[in-house]
Amino acid sequence: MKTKFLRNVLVMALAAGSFQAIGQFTQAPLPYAFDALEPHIDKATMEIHYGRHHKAYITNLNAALAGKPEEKMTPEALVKSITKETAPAVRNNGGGHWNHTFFWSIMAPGKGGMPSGALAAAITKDFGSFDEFKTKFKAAGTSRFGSGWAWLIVKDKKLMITSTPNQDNPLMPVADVQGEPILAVDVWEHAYYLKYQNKRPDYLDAFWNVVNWDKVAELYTAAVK
Ligand code: MN3
Repeated sequence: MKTKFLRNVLVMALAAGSFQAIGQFTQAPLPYAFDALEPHIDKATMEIHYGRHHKAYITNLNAALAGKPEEKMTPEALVKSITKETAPAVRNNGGGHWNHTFFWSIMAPGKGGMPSGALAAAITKDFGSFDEFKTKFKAAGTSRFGSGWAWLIVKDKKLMITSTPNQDNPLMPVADVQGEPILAVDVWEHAYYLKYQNKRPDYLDAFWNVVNWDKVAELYTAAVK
């Protein structure tokens, strides 16, 4: 009787859309409105990217790990545990969940501009100049064939640019270059196609207008401690 009641509550809640995902891994609210990054990243792209793509990674991750001890891990611990033997559903959806949560956090409306302080000094030291850094980061995004990500990471207290295929990230032991991510850009077509179509370089140029350098600086400080 009680079980049936609980099941009905769950069915009603699902019908009302009050659950974003059922299971251990959940989707945090987007830290700004869907249209907040306009005109650089359009509202429809954000609605679909956050509401369908990111959500699907979480739903699929929960399904892949249902009843397994890994479902109790944090998303970060999970991606740090990925090996070549990990099931593709866990690697892809676990990475997809962590990567998108991170991506939303390093963007914000009314941001862009230039980094300052210790981060700005490190960018100049490790890349020559901010412009040189931007050129190299953009190149990492444009040259990633197919779907993937470009990253700015801290490795051995130095900044490095790298890229990963699919939903891999530099926290994964399977990544070619491992390190602590402090900035990322999603170069899957779903991240830009509605507005930019085949012009990935234009999307990457527009991305600079929404980078939250305060957040990136905070991550840098934590990574070099
Ligand atoms: Mn994406």
